[in-house]
Amino acid sequence: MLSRIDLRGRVPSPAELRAVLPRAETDVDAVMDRVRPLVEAIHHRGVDAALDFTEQFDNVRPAAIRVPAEELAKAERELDPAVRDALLESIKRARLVHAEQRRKDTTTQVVPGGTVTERWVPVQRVGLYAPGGLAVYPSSVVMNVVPAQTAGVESLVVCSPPQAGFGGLPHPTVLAACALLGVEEVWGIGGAQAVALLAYGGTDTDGTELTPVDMVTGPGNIYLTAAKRLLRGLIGIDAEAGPTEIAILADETADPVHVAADLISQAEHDTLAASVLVTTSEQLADAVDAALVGQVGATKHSSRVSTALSGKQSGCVLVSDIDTGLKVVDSYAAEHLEIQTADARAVAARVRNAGAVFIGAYSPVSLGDYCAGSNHVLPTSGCARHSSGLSVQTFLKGIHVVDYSQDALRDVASQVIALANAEDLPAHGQAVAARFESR
Ligand code: HSO
Ligand code: ZN
Repeated sequence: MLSRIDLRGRVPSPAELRAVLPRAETDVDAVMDRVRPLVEAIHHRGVDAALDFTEQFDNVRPAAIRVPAEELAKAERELDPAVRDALLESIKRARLVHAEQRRKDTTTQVVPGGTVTERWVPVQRVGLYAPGGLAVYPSSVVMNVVPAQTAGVESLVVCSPPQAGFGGLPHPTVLAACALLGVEEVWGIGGAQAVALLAYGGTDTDGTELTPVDMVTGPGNIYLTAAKRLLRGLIGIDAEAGPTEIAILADETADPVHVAADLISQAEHDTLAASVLVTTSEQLADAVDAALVGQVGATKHSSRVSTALSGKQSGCVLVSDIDTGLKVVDSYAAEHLEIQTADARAVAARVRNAGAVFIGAYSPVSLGDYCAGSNHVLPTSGCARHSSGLSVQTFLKGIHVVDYSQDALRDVASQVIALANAEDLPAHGQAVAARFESR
């Protein structure tokens, strides 16, 4: 079922690895020509334009953008008790982990009388996106809201696409998740329209102000990603999310039934999702293929899964040893990486590039998707080579605060003046010299 790439007997160069490894191709620039006029229209016509596009893409025209408070309360009241319980557990675990991420301000005494403090300040107002599409994502509400709240963000709005089947409101489980998290402001809007309205703000149909945000985070489809790319700068963004990915580094000790189940679990998201097995064991690769046949046939979203697994973005890479396997997974830099090998913890400690690493037989990615306490908004498309997943840090900005006394400035004045002159910016030097000249 998975196409095979046999790298046994050699150690491929980094360039070769990048060329040979399967990867989904998403061309965000290709949809830019469609997204640019949409963003422009919302910039100029605000909510009217946003509702026009909503009608066009979501087949529903909600009465207003902002979801009334009583709808949030109602969704929470009517939530299935088992789902309520699960969401509360997910929130509790995420809060535990994220609370530890908050950076402390640091003050460095550079010289006597001269200090630099790095002060971490939360972004003031953020827009958090929970996608709709093939599935509903209350868990993504948790993963966006928890780090923002923990960072101390003062004002946040959750956006999720309105559903024709639910009276033009976002999915009730998304609304219930917002209520459980204490989120009061929810907008029923999705896709590129959501990002544009968040960036520019507007006036709702009943005259309520929809205040623009400073930053937008959360995954979405290619149109939403294009809007993020277009508006970046006016607003801050997290990473540009591509289709989800799982890579599994496994040896002969892995259970093929578990490996197959985990590959399927992420393939379930999207026909473009990538499931990649990297293994030292041809026997395991064969057993996984065999297990996939039965499991894919039995799973609810069988056709989506089988398209994803047979797509060119998925595959099985055979390697001679774990060292080469590590080179492969580092080059791939998966959003999610499972290590199912002997001494998995030691192998995992050597991983350089991954959004999140899942160790051993009992830490599957779907645990991390919902209830590990870790965040599931993670870098895709190889971005784990240089970026991190969503965290408290995403919502904090560092400010350097400089505080020098007269003596401390005098001590370094000649060096500042020398550097200013070397850059042919003598007024810079003069700004220091002026403080020590007699008038
Ligand atoms: N695996 C997805 C997150 C998710 N899975 C949400 C289920 N619900 C991207 O990390
Ligand atoms: Zn998932």
